[in-house]
Amino acid sequence: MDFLKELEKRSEAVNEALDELLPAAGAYPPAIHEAMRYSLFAGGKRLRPVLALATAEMLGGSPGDIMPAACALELIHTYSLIHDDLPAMDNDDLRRGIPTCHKKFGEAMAILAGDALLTLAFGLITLCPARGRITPERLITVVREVASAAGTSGLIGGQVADIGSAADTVDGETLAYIHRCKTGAMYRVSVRTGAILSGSGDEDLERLTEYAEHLGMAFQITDDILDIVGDEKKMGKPAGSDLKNNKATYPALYGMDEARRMASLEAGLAVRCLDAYGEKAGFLRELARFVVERSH
Ligand code: GRG
Repeated sequence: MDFLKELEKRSEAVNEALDELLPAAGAYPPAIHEAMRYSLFAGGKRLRPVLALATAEMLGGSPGDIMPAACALELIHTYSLIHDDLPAMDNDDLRRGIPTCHKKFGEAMAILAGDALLTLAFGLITLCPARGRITPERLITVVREVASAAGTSGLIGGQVADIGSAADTVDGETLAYIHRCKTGAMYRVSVRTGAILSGSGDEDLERLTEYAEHLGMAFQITDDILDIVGDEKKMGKPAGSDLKNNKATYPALYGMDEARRMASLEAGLAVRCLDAYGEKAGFLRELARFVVERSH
C-alpha cells in the first residue's frame, strides 16, 4: 500500500464533506464563516477524522454514514489549534503554513471562530443517520464521549495542566497526563467514534482504544521532537515554540534519544493491538508507523 497516497485520498474525502457541512463563507454574518473556513481549510493532515473512518471501515461499518461525526472531530481539533495560538495561550503567528486566525481576523473573531467550530461539531454528530448499526443510543454515546474528550477530562484539562507546568519543574507522570489529555483524548475518541458507530462489541472497543492511546502518545512525543528538529516550512509553524514558552516536553525531560525510543515503542505497542485484525488493519498499522516517521 502507498500509505501517503491512501492518506491523501481519505483526507480529500474529508475535505469535500467539510466543505458541504460548513456554512458558506458568504453566509450572514460572513466575518465568522470566513474565519472558520480560513483555519479549517488551511491544510492539516485530517488524521482524526481519517482515523474514525478507517476504524469504521475495518470493522465493517459504513464510513459514509459516520462522515459527519468524523468531520466533527476535525472541527474540534481546529478550534483547539485556533485557541492554542491566541496571545493568551501560545501567542503564535503561523499555523498550517499561514498566519494564525487571530493574526488574520483579530482576536475577537478568532475566539468566536473557535467557539463556533466547537459548537457546530456537536450539531454535526447528530447528522449521522440513525439507521443500521448507528442506533440513537450509539449516537448519544458518541456525543457524550466527544464532550468528555474535548472537556476538562481531555483537551481542556490537558491544556490547563500544560499552562501550569514549566519545563524545569514537571515530572514524568504530569507530563504523561498532559499528553494523554491534550492530544491523546482526541485520538482515543476518534477511534472510539468509528468503532461505536460501527456497532462494535466490547472486545473490539477495548483493543482499539488501547491502539489509540499508544498512537496518541507516539504522535505527541514525536510532535515534541519535531518542535526541536523539524523543518519549519514542512511543519507550517515555527520550530522552537515549546522552548520559547518553557513547555514541558519528552526531549526536555528525558533527552532526545530516549524520547525517540519512547515514541517508537508506543508506535510498536499500537501496532500490536491490531494483531487480531490481520490484513484488514493495514491502513491503521501504517498510520501508527507514519506518526513517528512524519516530518510534519
Ligand atoms: C478552551 C481557551 C481554550 C483553549 C483550548 C485545548 C486547547 C486550547 C489546546 C490544545 C490543542 C493542542 C495544540 C494540542 C496539541 C495537539 C497537536 C500536536 C496538534 C497538531 O496536530 P496535527 O499535527 O495538526 O494533526 P494538523 O494541522 O495536521 O491538523
